[in-house]
Amino acid sequence: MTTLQFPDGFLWGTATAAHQVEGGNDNNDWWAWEQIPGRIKNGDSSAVACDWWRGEKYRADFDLARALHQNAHRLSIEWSRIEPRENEWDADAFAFYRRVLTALRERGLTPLVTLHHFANPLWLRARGAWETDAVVPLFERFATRVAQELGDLCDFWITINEPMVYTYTGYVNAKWPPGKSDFGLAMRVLTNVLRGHAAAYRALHRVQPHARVGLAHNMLAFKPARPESALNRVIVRVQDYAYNRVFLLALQDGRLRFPMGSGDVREAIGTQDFIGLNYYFARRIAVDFSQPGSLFGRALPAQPWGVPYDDELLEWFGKGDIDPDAFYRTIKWLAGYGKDKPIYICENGICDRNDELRARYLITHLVALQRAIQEGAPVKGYFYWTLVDNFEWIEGYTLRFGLLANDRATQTRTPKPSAAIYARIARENALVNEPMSQ
Ligand code: IFM
Repeated sequence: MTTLQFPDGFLWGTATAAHQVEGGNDNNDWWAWEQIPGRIKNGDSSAVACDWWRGEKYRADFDLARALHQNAHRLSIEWSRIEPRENEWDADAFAFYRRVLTALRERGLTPLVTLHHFANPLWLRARGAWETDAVVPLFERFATRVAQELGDLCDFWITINEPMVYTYTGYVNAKWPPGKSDFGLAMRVLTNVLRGHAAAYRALHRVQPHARVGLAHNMLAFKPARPESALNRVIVRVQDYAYNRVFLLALQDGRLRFPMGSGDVREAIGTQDFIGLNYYFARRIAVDFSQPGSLFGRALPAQPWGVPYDDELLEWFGKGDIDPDAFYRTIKWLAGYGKDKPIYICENGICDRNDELRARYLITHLVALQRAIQEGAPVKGYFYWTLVDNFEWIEGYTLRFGLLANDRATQTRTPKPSAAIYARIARENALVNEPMSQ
């Protein structure tokens, strides 16, 4: 029997985001986007989602999380609920999040709270959202209010989820709101996101000096399709730099260096108490001179992982290889980048309708993670994406990442077989190499 042990006090959790689970979020730019015919697959809507808001179904979900031996949960606070109109603060919304955070703590689940997970209040959208630097003090004020109202229930924060995904999908490939495609604007947005993060970081620390504050960075592992080609390797390095490192490096030296321009954001220096990593897959890149927009690299179709991919897996992993070793290398790079800063895996997961691959995905990625920890990477927690099948943005309900299935007609949850595997790992705080049963 082999046991791969995780450090004492390791956090085992799952992650969710407000707009994906709450329902009733009709005052943000994602809701507006959903109203445009054809934007969301099957015309799906977040109106009910997993019914956390009206039905308070988070309680039952947290009961299950606890029963599955999780000891942490990452969720987000919906800005458009807390501040439905500019500088108007909603007491009922604060009361709701107090109930949610209290429910977590009562079940022994440490909350990790994200302040911005893709959605913006409509009033902010009308002011240009992250396109103008007016957003910086507005986000700072929001962070201050949240810490003042909820800081007795949480001291572990993520300011902004996946800055690169937010910027790329909204301002380069135009698939997400506001549906623009403009590199110059994308650079401005990313700059304001970094400024907003820095301002929120300081605001949280002003209210709560002991707060732990970070960002959730989405990282893709880029690999050359032809490793023997020097040109292919260079293009991969440039893509890797542009997607994975520009933002992270600016947090160290205060300079955003885009491949096509740069700018100073000195206030960002040193504004991470921990490093949050969202990792899903690797990407094989071929040289393609017809694609200047993606820096002359084209992602190749995925190499299926053991089984032929169904349409759900193809939709998500179509251009990404499931590659636990790349997860290991990404963590090792982050450990070097962050020196001794704690690392949290804030998201990692697979959409898998029939739950055929999820256990294998989990185990192989956790083996890779444990190896990195053994070699000194200071990883302190892992949040599987996601607790319950939920509203997956433009994919609607077609991609199912959850450990719990959700019958949306009755809002009944059913743990999938992989949930028991994850529960066993969390309970043992280890991967134990023997037939797994609960
Ligand atoms: O559902 C999303 C989440 O909101 C951000 N990271 C990736 C997940 C899966 O697509």
